[in-house]
Amino acid sequence: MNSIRKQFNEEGYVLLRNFLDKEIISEIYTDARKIFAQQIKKVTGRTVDIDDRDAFEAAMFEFFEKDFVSFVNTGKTVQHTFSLHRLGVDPLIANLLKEVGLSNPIIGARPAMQFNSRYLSKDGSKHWKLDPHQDWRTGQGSLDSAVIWFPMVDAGADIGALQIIPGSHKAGLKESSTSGYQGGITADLKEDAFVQTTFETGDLLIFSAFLIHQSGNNITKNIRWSVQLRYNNLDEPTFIDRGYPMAYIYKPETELVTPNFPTAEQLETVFK
Ligand SMILES: O=C(O)CCC(=O)C(=O)O
Repeated sequence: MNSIRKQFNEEGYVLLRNFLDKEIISEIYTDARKIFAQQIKKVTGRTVDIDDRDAFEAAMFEFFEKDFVSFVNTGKTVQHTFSLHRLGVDPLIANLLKEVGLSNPIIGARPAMQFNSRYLSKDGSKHWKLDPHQDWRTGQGSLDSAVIWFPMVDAGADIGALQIIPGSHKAGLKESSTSGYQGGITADLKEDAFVQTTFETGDLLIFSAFLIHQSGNNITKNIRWSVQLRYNNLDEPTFIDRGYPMAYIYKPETELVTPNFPTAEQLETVFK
């Protein structure tokens, strides 16, 4: 057994240093900020330099305060970029999944991106960070289901990089207050069981979907930008037996998001 798989099986995770090409991360991060910048201009009237981190993130906070609905939708839109999805199916990732034991990997859920900051939460709510949980409860896929997590900025304890409990993937599925992402494991977990991970851009964490983890505490003024990729193994016997369950439900809005839109004239303009 290779050493990566051995550590994955024993500890439930492997942190790989300098694994991803920084250019690829930069493209995903840039695409996301450009999309936000477009809406920031619409909502605040200001053009922001996406590379001026503090100024750009201050504009993100202003956007959040001024138009929450557009902010949430833009936050969803940045998760649909070609660059992010391309990485999700990159042979580098497929090979890594095989190395940790997913002989026939398949995407478990759409690639996701998070931008964690206490300034992107309503009324001091804790929605910007996730309580202890196991991703398997949300995905319910193969037993060897794996999650990839990496930040797009250098991330240590101060900016709230992920915290994990090594070896917790073998202790079974814990009771939880929810199967979604708000809420978490109800059993008492010892705070000192958590290990704080730290990353430089390019480092990547791969972990079992049963590994207990939580968001770190971002005490900085900056946003912690990160990506999560989730996979199942089509060859895993219980996944086959259970008929390849798909617990993520994507569904359309039942009503028009913009009432009385579009007019026939607007369509004529598009297709003239
Ligand atoms: O990035 C975080 O803070 C939490 C991410 C996480 O736990 C998850 O996506 O399952």
